[in-house]
Amino acid sequence: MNAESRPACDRLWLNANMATSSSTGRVADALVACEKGRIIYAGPRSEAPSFVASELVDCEGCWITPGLIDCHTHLVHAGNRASEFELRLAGASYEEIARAGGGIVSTVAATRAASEDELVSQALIRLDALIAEGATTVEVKSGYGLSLEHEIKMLKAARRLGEERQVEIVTSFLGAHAVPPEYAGRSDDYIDHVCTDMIPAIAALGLADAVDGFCESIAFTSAQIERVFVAARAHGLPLKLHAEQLSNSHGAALAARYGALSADHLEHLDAAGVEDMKASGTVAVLLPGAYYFTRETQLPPVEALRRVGVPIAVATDCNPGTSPLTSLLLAMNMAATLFRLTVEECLAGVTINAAHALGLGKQTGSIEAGKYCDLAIWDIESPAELVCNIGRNPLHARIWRGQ
Ligand code: DI6
Ligand code: FE
Repeated sequence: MNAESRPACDRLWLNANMATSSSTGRVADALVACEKGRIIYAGPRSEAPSFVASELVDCEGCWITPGLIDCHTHLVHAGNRASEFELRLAGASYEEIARAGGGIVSTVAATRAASEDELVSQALIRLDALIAEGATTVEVKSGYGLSLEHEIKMLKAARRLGEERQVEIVTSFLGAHAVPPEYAGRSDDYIDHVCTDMIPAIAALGLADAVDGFCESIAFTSAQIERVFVAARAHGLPLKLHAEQLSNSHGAALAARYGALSADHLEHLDAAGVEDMKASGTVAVLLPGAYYFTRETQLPPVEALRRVGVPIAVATDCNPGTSPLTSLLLAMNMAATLFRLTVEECLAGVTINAAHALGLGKQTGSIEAGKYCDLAIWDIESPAELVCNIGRNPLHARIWRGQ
């Protein structure tokens, strides 16, 4: 082939092994070519066109995976709850602390008191920890403001994270996270406020990519969450839900009925809920950090999800109260050790299935031609090392949009 007929690319990675999170699975002696931020070829070097590359990267036998995706975080918040952790060590339960005015509400007070700049700088510390382990897409929820002013402040802070760092930030409006103190005993009135004032204003500002809620005995009933879903849908916003974390409130069934992208936590999910999720294509987002940190003993129904074929994602749930975790590698290790996910399931959980949980399955989450060139390159001998090791970060390079 002469040079004119050879395809051009900005960058080319070769001499790598690849775990694609797509139907091609694992590829030895792989080559990835990127043009204008997108993958134009990913596969065996032997089958690749002979590219004219502006830059060539020798991976020296490293493994390439898709850039990691944390599809459930509460990264933006102020303060910390280490004192509550000590109370729990002395025997108090998460629910007792929440009912006594601690828990989410204490982070609400700290978050309301913080400026947008302070929220950004505190969240960047957590975001940088995720990025250092190869994260290229991170979801960030609001839900510690619980008033229009402070929810907007949180979502603006979240959007700014994506300007401060080379990472895709996806936001979820979580106004229905807890009843704020000024609405104590009036949760229906607060839900009215969420539906009639907050969702329309936040949708108009374009600050939320999805709407989330907390369907739980200590938060909102499924009837209240349904009203939030109706309002979100009226504004064209995709849905997510914290469901079945502490009890079976049938939130997953509701999420499925409304075609939600994901239902998250799911320790108390029943067989009917699994079937409903399968039918609607709702992703099951497992959060082993919260399971671990709260010393939950009810395991999510992994075998049933697997048997029926519900896609499973894994995320950190990074939050100050129940999962102060900023490591997707550790989340994968916990998903394997505590929930018995396989290595392949863990990897799919923080790549392609996490992308689906955010509605981004066509753009990112796997190494395939046409998708964004979001990659993590690891100095490992096999992908199992990413899941097996605790506390060691083998990231060699992280590529976001080809850079
Ligand atoms: N479920 C959780 O695990 C977090 N939020 C939620 O809906 C806990 C949030 C907190 O305790 O601050
Ligand atoms: Fe959460």
